[in-house]
Amino acid sequence: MKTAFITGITGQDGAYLAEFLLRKGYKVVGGFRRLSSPNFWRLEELGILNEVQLEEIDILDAASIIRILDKVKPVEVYNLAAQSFVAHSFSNPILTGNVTALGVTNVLEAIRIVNKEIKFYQASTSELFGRAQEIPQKETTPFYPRSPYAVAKLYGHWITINYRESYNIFAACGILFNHESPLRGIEFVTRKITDAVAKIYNGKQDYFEIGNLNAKRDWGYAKEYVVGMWLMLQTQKPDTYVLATGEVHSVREWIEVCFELVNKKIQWIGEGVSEIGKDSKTGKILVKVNPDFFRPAEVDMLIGDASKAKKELGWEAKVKYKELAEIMLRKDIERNK
Ligand code: NAP
Ligand code: F7E
Repeated sequence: MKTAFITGITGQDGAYLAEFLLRKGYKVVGGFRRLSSPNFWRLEELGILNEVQLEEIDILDAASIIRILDKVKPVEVYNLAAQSFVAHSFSNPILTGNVTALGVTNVLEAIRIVNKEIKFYQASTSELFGRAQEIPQKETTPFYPRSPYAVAKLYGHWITINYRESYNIFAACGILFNHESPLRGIEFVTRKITDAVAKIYNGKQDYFEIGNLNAKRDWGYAKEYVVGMWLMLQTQKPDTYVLATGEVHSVREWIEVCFELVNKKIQWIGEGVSEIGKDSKTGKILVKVNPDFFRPAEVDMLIGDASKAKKELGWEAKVKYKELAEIMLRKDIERNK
């Protein structure tokens, strides 16, 4: 039985990846950090909490990672741990740099010390493209990061390639565009909206506040993206791959589609910070813009070209944004009943 070690198993992708690898017959060991209250709700929702072996690590503590690799002897390590919320990276840039950038070196060093044959996956991101230099973005598109998070991920991306080239470690980078699910953290925009629309639908909330309505993203389904991570470690040679749907939609469209799913049509009134979204039938305010959610530097639009992953890995995004919104909204309506 092959063992895989996942850092960040308590996060969205960690939970889906653990589920996928268990079904593939792996023994799955997950690294989690001690918190004052345990954060295993995603593993519980997937019903796999008792199927994975959980080990306490902190990505900031290289010794904790060395000890676990030595103990569990994985053949594959998936480095998903990160301070992953872009907005938080502006208020906590140093923490973000330590965790999201240097944390990667801690894991790579642990591999170099314990066993250089371990295959390594690094969670790179479309945020590397930031102020996009080309449309759509692919593996060769120049990077232009726009947040402390993206800058930290840029370091993580290149240090991974550096360990690949310097020490011949099988180190792959997945440049993943936004991927969402019912397990998405509630502060990210898609889930923030499905949760709020579900609460409005269930009569528990009147309206919600939002930031930049015009930001555009390429949103896919996380459950499909973790398969791509695994495929990247099954190739002959380590490489870098973009995973994306190739479709782009705005935050405004995501709000509209979520309300449509509960038979409400939004009528937008006003502009900029004064813009509001009203229920076209009742005239009730459902959405208000709040500039507190604006970012000091914004990424206006990202859309990915995943043709390399399709050609070389046989990976393709099947679930597109309307179906994704429906999957997420249904779950939030059920949760918020
Ligand atoms: P997530 O839900 O925020 O999960 C992040 C994970 O990292 C959590 O398990 C978190 O643990 C853990 N973590 C944070 N700080 C840590 C530390 N110091 N030591 C150990 N673990 C720590 O993120 P996600 O959406 O699953 O994303 C997974 C990875 O892919 C991240 O690296 C993210 O930056 C990257 N990525 C995500 C997307 C996306 O659209 N989702 C796209 C591209 C790249 P706690 O549960 O204790 O907080
Ligand atoms: O924002 C805009 C916001 O926080 C998307 C992470 O997984 O994907 C994620 O990063 C857009 C931005 O995700 C609100 O300004 C408007 O333009 O959902 P988000 P993100 O920043 O794209 C990448 C690929 C990662 O790697 C990251 O780890 O939506 N937006 N109003 C808002 N965003 C939030 N969060 N909240 C709002 O109220």
